[in-house]
Amino acid sequence: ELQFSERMNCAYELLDKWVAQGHGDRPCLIGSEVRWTYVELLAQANRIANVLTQDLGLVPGNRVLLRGANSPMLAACWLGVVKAGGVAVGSMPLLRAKELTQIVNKAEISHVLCDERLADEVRNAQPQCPTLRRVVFFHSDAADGLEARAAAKSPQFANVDTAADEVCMMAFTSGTTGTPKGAVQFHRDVMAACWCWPRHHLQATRDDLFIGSPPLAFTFGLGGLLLFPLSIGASSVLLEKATPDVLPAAIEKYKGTVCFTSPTAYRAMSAAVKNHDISSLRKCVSAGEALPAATRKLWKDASGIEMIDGIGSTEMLHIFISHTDTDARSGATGKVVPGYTAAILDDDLKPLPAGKIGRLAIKGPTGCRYLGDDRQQQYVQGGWNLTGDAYLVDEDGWFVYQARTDDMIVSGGYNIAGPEVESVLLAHPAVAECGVIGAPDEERGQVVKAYIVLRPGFTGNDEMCKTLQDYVKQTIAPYKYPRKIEFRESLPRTETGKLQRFRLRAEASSGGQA
Ligand code: 3UK
Repeated sequence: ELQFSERMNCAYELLDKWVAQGHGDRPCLIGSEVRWTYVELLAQANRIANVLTQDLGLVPGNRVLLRGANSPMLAACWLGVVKAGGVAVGSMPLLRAKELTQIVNKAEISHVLCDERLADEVRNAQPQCPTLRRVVFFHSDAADGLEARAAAKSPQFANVDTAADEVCMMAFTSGTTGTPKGAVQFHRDVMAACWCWPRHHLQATRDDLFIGSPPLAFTFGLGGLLLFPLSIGASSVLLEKATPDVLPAAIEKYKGTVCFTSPTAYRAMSAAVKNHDISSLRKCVSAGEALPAATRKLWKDASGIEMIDGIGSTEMLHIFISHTDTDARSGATGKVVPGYTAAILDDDLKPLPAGKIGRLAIKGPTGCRYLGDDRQQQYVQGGWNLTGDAYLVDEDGWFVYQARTDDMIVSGGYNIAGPEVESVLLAHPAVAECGVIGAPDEERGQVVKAYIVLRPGFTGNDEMCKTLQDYVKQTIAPYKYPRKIEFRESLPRTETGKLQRFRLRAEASSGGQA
């Protein structure tokens, strides 16, 4: 049973508890330069909490912006802030001053803990950020840097006694359009996320070593590479760079057992893994985007591992529909995670029968709470969280992804889900990556257009175009075939690995690269 006492600080449950239970000498976080046991991470997080409260004037409820590529130090900062009763607000390393200013002002950030190498954009943002009081840099040799300050403090800290339903973190969505939305989470939400999906679907143990690419500023990464391993007393590798070209070597070097990354990264890695001994791997989690059946198969053939796909969102904190590695159905995202309820609703929020495509709706122990944002009314309606995804559920409870609701293509009166066409194209040996959108068309309203990156050795000419069109026509209903194909060197993606279909749509509308 998922139960919390009224007062609870999630940092205790994730960290102090293990040391109190005699588990302190176990490995905890591994970075390119350090290996910390639970006792060592606790000491560092406590020192940082002391710096925040004693030197920097932090009081409970203050919002602290965290900025850095994944590393044990960034994780220690997250825990230090939460121990001190503050609110940890992640930020994607690539954000520029303009976006940082929006986040700092929206969240009324008072303190920033930032990797020294990312200082410039913070300094550029600072004049436009009236709430910002203190900025301290880590991974720094400076006398007033975080390491020097922390070393001067006690490794003991009495955690602030927070209520289970006090805010402990905020994550800004990787939303593709509009200003960033801040999703707020309580201490109990963090523990609920650690309890529901990991226990039922991941089933890792304290001997597992987690590894992967998503940034801690993205809740997929925060959960997968920090919260979940700590919640079971396991260990995690936090790498600054974990792109598909270096991840297989890192898995071999550290002997990672549980991997978190995006479908595109698994696809990109599947050719390279034969040059590495990745036999330590037991579980591979894919999220952030739909996992095409062809990618599942490619990775299974390359690694022998049946992937665990799962859909989660920043608003819901983590995964709510997922496979297990022993119960997977290719082409589906999985079944609802115990603790959550899922339904497919029509536009009037009435449940649709099995097999009908509608809006995915979720209820459960976590849910969307935007920080002062009118868009709350779009995400939460009638007590349901509407993720913005079109799905169907079959008779056996398997949820099958169609598209983002606003990505559905309407062509000549047909509704076509771009990702379905993408998954067919991805099964063709010539295709490395692809994105399918609706391009404006006088006659049909929209036509299906595919942007394709070919594998090395294949040429994007008329013949290839015809081959791929015929391939789609032979595999799914012919009206879904891409009437237009454009060959590209690469596709536009977010820092979280999502294909930016809106950019492709903008290009298709303006007739050139946006
Ligand atoms: C899409 C998927 C199909 C879907 C996330 C796991 O991606 C995460 O959060 P975001 O807020 O985006 C949420 C949206 O991304 N999506 C994510 N996973 C899948 N679509 N299959 C999937 N497996 O449109 C969803 O609404 O960036 C994922 C854990 C934590 C997360 N924050």
